[in-house]
Amino acid sequence: MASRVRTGPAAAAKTRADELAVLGGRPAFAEPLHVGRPNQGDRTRLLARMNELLDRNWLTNDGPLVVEFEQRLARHLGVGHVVATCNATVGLEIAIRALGLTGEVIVPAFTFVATAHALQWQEITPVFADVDPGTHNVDPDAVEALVTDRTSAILAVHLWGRPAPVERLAEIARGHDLRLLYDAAHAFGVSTGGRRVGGFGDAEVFSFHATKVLNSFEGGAVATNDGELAARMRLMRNFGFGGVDNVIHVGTNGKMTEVCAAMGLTSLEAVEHFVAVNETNHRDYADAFGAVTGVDVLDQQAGPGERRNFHYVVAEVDDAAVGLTRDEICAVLTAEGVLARRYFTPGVHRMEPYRSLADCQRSPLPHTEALSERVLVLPNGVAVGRQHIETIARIVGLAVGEPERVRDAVALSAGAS
Ligand code: T4K
Repeated sequence: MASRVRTGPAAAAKTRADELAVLGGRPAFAEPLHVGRPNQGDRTRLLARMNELLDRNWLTNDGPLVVEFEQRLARHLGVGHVVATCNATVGLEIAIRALGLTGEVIVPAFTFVATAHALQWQEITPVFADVDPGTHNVDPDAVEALVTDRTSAILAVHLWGRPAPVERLAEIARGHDLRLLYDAAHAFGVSTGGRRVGGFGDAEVFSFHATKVLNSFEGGAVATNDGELAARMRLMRNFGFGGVDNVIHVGTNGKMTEVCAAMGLTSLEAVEHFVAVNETNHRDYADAFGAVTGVDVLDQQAGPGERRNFHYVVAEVDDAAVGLTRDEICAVLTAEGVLARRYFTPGVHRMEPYRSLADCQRSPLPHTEALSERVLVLPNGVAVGRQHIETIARIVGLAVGEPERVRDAVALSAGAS
């Protein structure tokens, strides 16, 4: 059982704008509150597993904990095969190569850079499609408009753990004979249409990085119902070894270690608790920010047959309504010790090498551009509780009440640093 104790720092209540740190007051949080503070499961179970693996003296290379983790993940996800990897980026690279992708692959630009890098690393061109401004997921019409005779696949993302439009994307992939791969880095524990994410498309790739809802320190996994694909990925994950001294395929080193599997198994046992805490926090954020005009928390409430993991609390700042930009609000929070993150700013299409590659940018991306100016991700997870959330909303509310003073103070501190 995971600890139910909230481990985050205590917060100081603020009632007047003068008390804002950016205006000279003391920071609300003496110890910073992070986005992505790792959730930890039962430490006794973790340490017992670590002792066992050390006693066995089998530390990596398809050890028993990795095998158990893969089997338990496959059962949990309801898929035929799970191939655990050292992280999701290498998981994506292996899946892309094992699926034989070439030429161009259509991806959203509003994502973490690893989604595009996993393609570009293999000299496949990521072609950026715009997203739906309501869901932040890739817009299927934008995807379809970008298909050419060089397109080999769609690589969609279940951003913030909100399922991508899986039915429409499957139709487009079928209609144009494309492969369909999902970056499910954010989406462990998520369902749509009564089916768990993990079983859609040709394969789906999860991240178990320390900052994710389920973590294995570093780690990832590719889930698929295609047995041949899984077998190929297993070979590729281990240098292409088909047996001792017998290399039968090109490969890399994408193996998960036993210590990571120990953490992954321990997290898996606690993941329902993590999701429940996230959901409560999400509701508390929505309530607390209900009173702050112009700062909206992205709705993650799920309909019938849907499940969310509520891991990312995503606020959108309407600067015209608020009188402050997202970056100014981020600076106000940072001064208070609330290390909110501007995911994903800038959009991947504005990062190198993509911004210098005309082939990646075939169409304008107005929604991606707008979102990358508006979005602010707020701390969540077991380190965060109601009092933190109310303090965060109060800080933003106080700042929004004095936009001119706050803007000047932020500009002054930016100039000074
Ligand atoms: N696709 C998508 C859509 C992704 O979002 C990601 C990763 C990937 C693919 C690739 O997955 P992996 O190959 O990583 O498995 C973080 C994570 O490093 C990255 O995994 C994640 N997405 C991305 C959204 O966020 P940064 O550079 O923002 O991480 P960092 O180190 O600043 O950590 C965030 C905060 O978490 C820090 O303020 C401190 C806190 N933290 C972090 C770590 C590692 C802790 O308190 N303890 C820790 O151990 O990228």
